[in-house]
Amino acid sequence: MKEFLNFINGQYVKSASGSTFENRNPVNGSLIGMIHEAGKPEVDAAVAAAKAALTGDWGRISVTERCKLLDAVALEINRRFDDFLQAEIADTGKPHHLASHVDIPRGAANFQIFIDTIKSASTESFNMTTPDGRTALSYGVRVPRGVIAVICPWNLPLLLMTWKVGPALACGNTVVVKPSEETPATATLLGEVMNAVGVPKGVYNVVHGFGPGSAGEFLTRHPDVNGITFTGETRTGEAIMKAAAEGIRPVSMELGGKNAAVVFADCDLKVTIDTLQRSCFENAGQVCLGTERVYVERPIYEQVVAALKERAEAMTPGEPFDPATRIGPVISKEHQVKVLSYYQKAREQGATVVTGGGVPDMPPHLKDGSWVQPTIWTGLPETASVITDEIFGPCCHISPFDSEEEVLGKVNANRYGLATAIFTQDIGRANRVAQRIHVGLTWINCWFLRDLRTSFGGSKASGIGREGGIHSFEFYTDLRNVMVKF
Ligand code: NAD
Ligand code: 6OD
Repeated sequence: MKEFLNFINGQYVKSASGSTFENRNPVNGSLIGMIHEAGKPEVDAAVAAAKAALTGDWGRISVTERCKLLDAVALEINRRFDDFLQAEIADTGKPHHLASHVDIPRGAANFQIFIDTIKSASTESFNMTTPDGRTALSYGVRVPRGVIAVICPWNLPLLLMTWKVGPALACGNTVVVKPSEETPATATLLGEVMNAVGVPKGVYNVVHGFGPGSAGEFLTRHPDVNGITFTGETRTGEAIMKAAAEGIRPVSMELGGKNAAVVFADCDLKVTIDTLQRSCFENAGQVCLGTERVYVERPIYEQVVAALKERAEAMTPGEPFDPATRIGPVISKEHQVKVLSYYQKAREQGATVVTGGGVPDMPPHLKDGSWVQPTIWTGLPETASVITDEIFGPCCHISPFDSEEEVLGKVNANRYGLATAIFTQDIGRANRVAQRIHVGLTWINCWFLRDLRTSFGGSKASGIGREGGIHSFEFYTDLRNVMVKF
């Protein structure tokens, strides 16, 4: 039986209390192994190790040496590509083509991009003349914040974890990672990589468990944690912000979304449908940036509904390593129940179910997996819960619109503000509309195209702060000013 241990001060440790919980494969419900839950003693030990490491070798080495180590981490992830791939696929059930093209390569790239960024980062400096005619030179210095708690979701486990660990370590911090209870494997495996390349003990730590009353809460409430970076649900973000208030610890929050796509009649229809197929259904709709509301200009409304229906029906569910598979299961039975409850609500609220709406018919050996059908609805008012709430499943509602003002009103009338995708060949209109949508990220004629130097994050209930390139340094460093008079 496989065991997922905590990784503390460079060593794999069991739960002292003996508390373990199951890790199940969402493809067929089979048991992958047992996860050792970190209690307060393990969390205390992980934070103590991270704190001690700040003043050890890690705190003394130059930026160049630090970058060499992180470069070695990236190379070692790539050398062990298949181990990471197998681990991520077992935990999530996502198709091989997705994990091998997105999750694992980005896991390594997230170290490389922040090496490049830190090496070329500069700070401000100002010269001024003092009242007595001399000169005062001010300059900024960026220092690590200290021990960073990294709390992660399950949808892109390695990618989203290293998106935080990469910049945190590049800036000289140490980390204690709490992966999702659903996806413990790749964070655990990364401990082996850290040891193999010689990252000092205590710099990277992993504690397993749940949120309230478990590792997540113990970690975020720990007084020696100097900053908390979180990706997950908005509701959880609120709980973590309350924990962070004690001790006035800074937070970075990447939260939920209810993202819209706006399709104008002059769009390139092939590009639009290809992109919507991905943004609505890829990763079984479990992408925070994914589209769950599609607004289509009336002249091409029926055409888009028909074309997207065809694409939804082409999302063949199946096993991750079957080349015919286009969509995997959702992460767990619990999440399957949540997604299906929205499918039920849509029917109750009077939706036309264009396609899907239930569980696909799977062969006997996959029946116990957490499968849901890609689903499209039409005909609901903007107040319907499948249009207002984040579902985080492979589904969308499609509505027609007649004017820019109308669609802007609808897109912005939502508490979330993470991402939008706009499709039109009128570049003036695309930019005009993009600048009036209340979100952190807008794509025009594309989706999830990433340049890791750019800012990433959400507005309104979708988050606080920006990550990516130099923007990550706002959170992972403390900016100090030095003024010298001469
Ligand atoms: P979640 O909020 O349920 O859990 C995320 C993590 O928080 C898990 O590790 C969990 O154990 C931990 N946690 C839960 N309660 C806690 C508490 N009180 N204190 C400390 N830790 C706690 O989210 P999820 O279901 O894992 O992920 C899906 C959600 O994440 C969706 O809402 C999605 O939109 C969001 N998400 C956002 C982004 C983004 O960049 N904005 C990216 C990916 C996912
Ligand atoms: O690509 C990224 O850096 C990123 N943060 C993606 C988030 C996806 C959400 O599910």
